Amino acid sequence: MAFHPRKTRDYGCWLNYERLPKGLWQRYSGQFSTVSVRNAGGLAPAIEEELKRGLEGLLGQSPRLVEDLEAAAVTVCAPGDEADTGGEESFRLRVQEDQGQLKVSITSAGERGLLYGTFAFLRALQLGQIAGGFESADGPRTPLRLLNHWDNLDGSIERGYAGRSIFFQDNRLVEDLDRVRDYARLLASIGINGVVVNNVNVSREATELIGSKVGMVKTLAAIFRVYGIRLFLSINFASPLEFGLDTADPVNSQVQNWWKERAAKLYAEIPDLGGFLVKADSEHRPGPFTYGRTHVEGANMLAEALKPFGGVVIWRCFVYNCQQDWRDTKTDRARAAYDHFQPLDGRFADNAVLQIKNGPVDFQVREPVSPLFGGLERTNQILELQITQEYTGQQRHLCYLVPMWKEVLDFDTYARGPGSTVARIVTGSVFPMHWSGIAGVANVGSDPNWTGHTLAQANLYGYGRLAWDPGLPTEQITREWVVLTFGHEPAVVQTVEDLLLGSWETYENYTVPLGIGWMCNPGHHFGPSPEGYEFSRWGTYHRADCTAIGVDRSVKRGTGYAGQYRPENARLYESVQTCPEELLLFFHRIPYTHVLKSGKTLIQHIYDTHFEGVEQVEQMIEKWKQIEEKVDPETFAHVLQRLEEQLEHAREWCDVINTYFYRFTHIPDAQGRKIYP
Ligand code: GCW
Repeated sequence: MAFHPRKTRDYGCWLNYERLPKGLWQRYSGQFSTVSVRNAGGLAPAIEEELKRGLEGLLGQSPRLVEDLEAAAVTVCAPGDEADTGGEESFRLRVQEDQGQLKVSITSAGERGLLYGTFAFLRALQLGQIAGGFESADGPRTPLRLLNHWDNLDGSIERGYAGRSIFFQDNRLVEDLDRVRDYARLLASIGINGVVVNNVNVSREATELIGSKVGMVKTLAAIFRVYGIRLFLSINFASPLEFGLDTADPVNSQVQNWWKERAAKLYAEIPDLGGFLVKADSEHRPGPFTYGRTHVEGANMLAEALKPFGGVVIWRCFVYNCQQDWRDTKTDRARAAYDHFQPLDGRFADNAVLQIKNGPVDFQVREPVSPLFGGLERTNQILELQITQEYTGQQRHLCYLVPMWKEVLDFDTYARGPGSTVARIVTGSVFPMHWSGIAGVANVGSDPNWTGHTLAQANLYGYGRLAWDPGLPTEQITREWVVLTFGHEPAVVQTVEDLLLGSWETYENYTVPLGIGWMCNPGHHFGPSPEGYEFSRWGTYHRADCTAIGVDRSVKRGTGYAGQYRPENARLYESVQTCPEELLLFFHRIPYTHVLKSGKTLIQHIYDTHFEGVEQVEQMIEKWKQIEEKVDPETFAHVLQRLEEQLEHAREWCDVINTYFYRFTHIPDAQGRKIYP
């Protein structure tokens, strides 16, 4: 398949390979003129093409492909030497200098390691790190580094904010499959090795992906395979019913056999299929509960069917009662995932994996970490993050999520004493696991810049880098993305970094305070609506009245949620005095006159942060305008337009939220700013 050149710069994301700035160009000019790739199997064309594109773009000189490893300036070769113990996805990148000539060697025990090493070389080159003596041995810390697409076969995307599906339209594949290849390349460059292509809410049509539409899966799998990425499918637990059986009961032998046969047929077509992702007994999706069975019985039945082929079943823990009565103050949705799954610890099959959302509720701008991390000791598990900005501004607002994800990953569960962080759990270093890793809900679509907001590309990049190595510092990831995307100009680097790094806090400031969540419009989840979910069935209540707000989740007086954590954290969250303030309203019911550590009352804190959030967006616009001359005009205009829209929305949030609380409390703003009566 020929590479499809695109018109806009933003389409290239962090792989534009624009000419290096003069200093670096001079340093590298004339180097890397010959390339030799050996034993890279099916990935050889991708590796060769990448080196050509990269070196041609960065240096203006296209390297020659040569046979002779000894003679080549850049060698990419498997297997490497004994030093390459890291496994087939790891690589070693070494640079030697001999009489002014740099010689680069990329080795790995496997083909994918060579591909990742190639991207790492081109990245290091752009960052100016390549020099004689440079050496890096790197590899992914996690075996599963996945993207979950919530794409429907009709081409719509559930919670998609960047256009239509890049895979499907009108129940067929899109015509422009070159774009899928471009996407696979982007993902491989950040180390993603698995992609679930369809929505976890599986429609009737999508159920056919394991039936009459398997050809579509086969085509997509072949494209991703070129970049070392395996395809996964979301499946409907009740599929057997759709295919003529009268039950989907997981202990029924007919059902079990049906799945085994189905798996065999799928693997005959797609031998490297990764496996299934399942949303069961969640938000009206069918599951084992329908038949009075457990999640263990459901997941293990599918695991058994996939086992002969090396496939895994990924089972989501997003299970809660979505028919709650708001009058019921005993049921606490936050408790649900732990209550359902913790008692099942140790009973899932070796090739079954639980996928756990980062927080106990649902991707709010601020949530505590799910207590299932640390609560499950003998279960394969992966963390689910949401790259698509459902509750965080829908890619119309800038909200860079890497700092949030880092907090999640750095959270200490104390499951095996201090240092038992989520990062160490999902890399399998706290509890032994057959499978571990991270899944992210994708933020891309058919928009020319992939992500709607060009700066939201940083979330995809950052996600991939963290899935590769959850220990990478935010600053490093951010710097990499900015330089690869915008180049080295110091003012641009500084400005874009500032914008990104402050944006999550800014978004939180003008939206929902101190972990309370959910003050958005029901359904589409955009814009403020303080009581949008207050009297609904979704179990997401803040219970504000004229004196206080929040849900008491303590063990002593509340729903007991705080007790789902290990003692160190349970104690911390239990008391108002020790609870981290950014989560205060998640764990406690607090009077508006309560004095926070800052010395401000809760109500004044709400007013202040909201006004401040708006001012911060004003400053973001000013900063962006200052680099107008230094960035591509199209990108400049696009980002400016998004920021201006963000400012308007931030004002709306600020005024609605402040007015809402003012009307309840009649407490005026200490600084006398305008709050609507
Ligand atoms: O965040 C919620 C979304 C739903 C989504 C669900 C889930 C795919 O609002 O659109 O459904 O979570 O994660 O299953």
